[in-house]
Amino acid sequence: MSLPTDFGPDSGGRVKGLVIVKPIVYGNVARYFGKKREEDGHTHQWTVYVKPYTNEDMSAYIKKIHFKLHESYANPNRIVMKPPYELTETGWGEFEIVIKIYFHDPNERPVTLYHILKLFQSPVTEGVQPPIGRALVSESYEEIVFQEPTQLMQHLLNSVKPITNGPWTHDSDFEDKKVKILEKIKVEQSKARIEIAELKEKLQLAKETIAKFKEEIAKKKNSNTGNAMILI
Ligand code: SLL
Repeated sequence: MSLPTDFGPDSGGRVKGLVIVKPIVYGNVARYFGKKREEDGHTHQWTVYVKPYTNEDMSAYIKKIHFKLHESYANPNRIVMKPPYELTETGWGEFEIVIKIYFHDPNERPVTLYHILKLFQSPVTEGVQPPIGRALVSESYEEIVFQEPTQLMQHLLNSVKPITNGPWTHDSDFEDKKVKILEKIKVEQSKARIEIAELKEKLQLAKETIAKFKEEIAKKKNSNTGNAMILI
């Protein structure tokens, strides 16, 4: 890709106070062969990917994406230079894939993501998901945050074009997830508030008890002193 050249020697100068956020989705889909393949023991075909959350062509600012696979794969370091940023393989096991995103602006440090390749249904959801004939999906939402990017990077980040004219959708309903997570947070917050109130009450009671004991001790001491004086 040819880059605009009119940023000159100032291209390394950062734009103070500017923050640009790019939401992304990364993860994998996997499909079971239905049996173990005889020649290599592989059981699944899978695709690991990084894609934009909104309909934006990320190649405007992404130079390349590295996918680092398990050492059991031949050439585990796979490089994808242009969209779609994905890699399809076959295999038999789950492992962690290291995903490193490089940007056109060399001043911008690469971003590293870790994804656990998922091939097998977790026992809880077994039989529930995925629907018959569909692939298993394991993906996450993430945001790449560009803090005070250079002018060059600002230009690249703002010059993204849509990928398709059609709708841009994801397998996971992230909006629904967000609503559910927010609900959960609210529930947990009110639980925590109740617990704090109860603990405060207990603490108050404990303080009162301590005060009473102290009072009693003081009284005892006084009466003991009195006795002692009588004795003398
Ligand atoms: C496991 N710790 O034991 C993991 C490692 C590795 C998966 C999983 C290799 C495919 C090939 C493959 O599927 N590796 O033969 O190229 O479950």
